[in-house]
Amino acid sequence: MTVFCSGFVGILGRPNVGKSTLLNRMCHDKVAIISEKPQTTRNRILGVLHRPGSQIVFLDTPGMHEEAKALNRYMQGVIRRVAEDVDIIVYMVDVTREHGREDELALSIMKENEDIPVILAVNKIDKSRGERIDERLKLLEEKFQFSGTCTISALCGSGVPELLERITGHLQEGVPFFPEDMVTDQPLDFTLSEIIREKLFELTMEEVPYSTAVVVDDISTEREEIIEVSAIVYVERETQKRIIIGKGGRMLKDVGTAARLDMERKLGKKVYLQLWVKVKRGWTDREGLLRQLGYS
Ligand SMILES: Nc1nc2c(ncn2[C@@H]2O[C@H](COP(=O)(O)OP(=O)(O)OP(=O)(O)O)[C@@H](O)[C@H]2O)c(=O)[nH]1
Ligand SMILES: [Mg+2]
Repeated sequence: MTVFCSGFVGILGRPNVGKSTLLNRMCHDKVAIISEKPQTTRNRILGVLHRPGSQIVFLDTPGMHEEAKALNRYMQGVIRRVAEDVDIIVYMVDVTREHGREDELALSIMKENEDIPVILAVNKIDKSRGERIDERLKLLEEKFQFSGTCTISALCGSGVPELLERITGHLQEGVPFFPEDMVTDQPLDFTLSEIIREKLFELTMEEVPYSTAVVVDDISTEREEIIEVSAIVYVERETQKRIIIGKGGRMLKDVGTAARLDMERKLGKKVYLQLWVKVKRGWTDREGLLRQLGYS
């Protein structure tokens, strides 16, 4: 009799290394939002890979960083809880950037949970030379006892099958945690709010994307042919509200159109999206407001 194997795999690493890109590739679906800017992911994002004889539950995390605002502390808490709770960790680094303090922080968290096997995934090899990749592997292997190493391109897919095989090798006999048609545990309002946040990360600059939170406050499915969605974009200051609305409402319209098209692709239905912008002064550093905005 063949045994069924399953397990939880945490994806950890500093911001912008490609964790969410890897999650989406592993699950064959766009479960997590992605952007060129660091600190895009703020929550634990779950994605399931169903294969004959096994199920792997991936947990994508925010990038490891040191800022001290309440929102950043919340994100660091998410990372710690995932790092303590999973069966296997995939630790990702970006070979195009130097090893730094945030990598050291990641290594120290993994050292605190020394019974969890860690597989090193050196990412973005499509943008690097072989010797640079070898140097990074050598440096990291001197710092930490990895259970396996892989060099990958989460964007292009090279090395990902090998990483999957390494992960599978660490799975234990177990039950499937999710039914076969389930790729994520996200409620629809969260998925839709993240799509809007992704467009804000794409289209706004400097501190603005970091000062935004999105809450979907109404989803109406009464009409068969169209889903009506209403969402509020919260910002920290009046000036940011003006930027997000833009001249003649241009920016908000662009964010809304891009988000609506993605929602329609995801839901396979027409979407009518209404966006509102409101100020919640200094919300990123106020615990009570964070909870109201879903970061709890
Ligand atoms: N060239 C190249 N770019 C990549 C690769 N993987 C990810 N990227 C790009 O790197 C950027 C960051 O990717 P994300 O997946 O959002 O990174 P992340 O680690 O989830 O970032 P945070 O959520 O901010 O921690 C995006 O522009 C991706 O397209 C890769 O293998 N090669
Ligand atoms: Mg991410």
